[in-house]
Amino acid sequence: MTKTLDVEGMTCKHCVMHVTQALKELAGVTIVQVDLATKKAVVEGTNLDDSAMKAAVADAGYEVVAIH
Ligand SMILES: [Cu+2]
Repeated sequence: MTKTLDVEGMTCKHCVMHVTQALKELAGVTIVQVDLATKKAVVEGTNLDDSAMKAAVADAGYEVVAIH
């Protein structure tokens, strides 16, 4: 499955790295593609948990405002 997260608070490549790393550490996640310009994180994997992804991004210092 693939989910797209709208992420607020990213301002540079380092933010992208932090968000990418936070999401990659979650169970079931296989691919994470974060785009700074569109503020979107595309996550591929199995059994992706919305609240776990939100929490991981929040722990990294950013905010998930929507999940599609
Ligand atoms: Cu940054």
